Amino acid sequence: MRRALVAGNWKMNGSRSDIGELISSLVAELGDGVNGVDIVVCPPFPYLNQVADAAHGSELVLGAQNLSEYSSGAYTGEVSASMLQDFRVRYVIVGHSERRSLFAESNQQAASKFVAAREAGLTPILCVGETGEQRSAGQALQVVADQIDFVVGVAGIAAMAEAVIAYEPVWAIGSGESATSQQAQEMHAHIRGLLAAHDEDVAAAVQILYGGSVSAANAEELFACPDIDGGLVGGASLDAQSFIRICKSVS
Ligand code: G2H
Repeated sequence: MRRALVAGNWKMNGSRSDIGELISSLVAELGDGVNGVDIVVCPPFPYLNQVADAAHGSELVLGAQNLSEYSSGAYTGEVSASMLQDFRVRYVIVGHSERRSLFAESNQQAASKFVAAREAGLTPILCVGETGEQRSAGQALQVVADQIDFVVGVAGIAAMAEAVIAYEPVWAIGSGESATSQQAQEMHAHIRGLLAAHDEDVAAAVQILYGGSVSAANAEELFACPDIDGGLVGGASLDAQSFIRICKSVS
């Protein structure tokens, strides 16, 4: 049986004091853990150490929002996987649609970052998802298949067993309108089927999260779907009470 996972992606939000308040509320309410649920928080880079210290000794796990595909050297502004490891990071988001669309990250870069994360012992959370135009054109299943296949081709199917996949339809991100549970379940089953064509055990084991306007109001219905193993939560993760309710929505 797969464990559930709920990850908060705080994106480029907060200040030292906001983040201090947020993490202390989360530690107070979720620090002893929620049965059967892995809970991850992904602050902006400058606050990783602050959050790591505040969450130390609790069940909350630290994630990062991005990493460099390179291991070290003259890459101004970049942060390597081993640096994240050094700050007690265990998960890292790879290929988020905001990275792909706003910073022109390619499937190749997402795959290289996925490999770099694994080499440093981090668990990548690989984001995939189609745009609204692609969905309207009937291309959603193929777009997501291409994104998954690219990473499987570079990293190998076995690597997927030690990774997390997040299906995030681009049209649902930050819009306040999530995919319906039927739309999400259809895509999650499709992703699991793609992996099963390579290796059924890997497909059965991998955690597949839904992301895109997850809220305290829709989490329970989404997480009840058989192939949805939790969520990657953006906006709603900045509000402690919403995020706590979302984490407790896993049945
Ligand atoms: C999708 C999600 C978090 P939001 O980007 O990764 O954000 O929940 O705000 O749609």
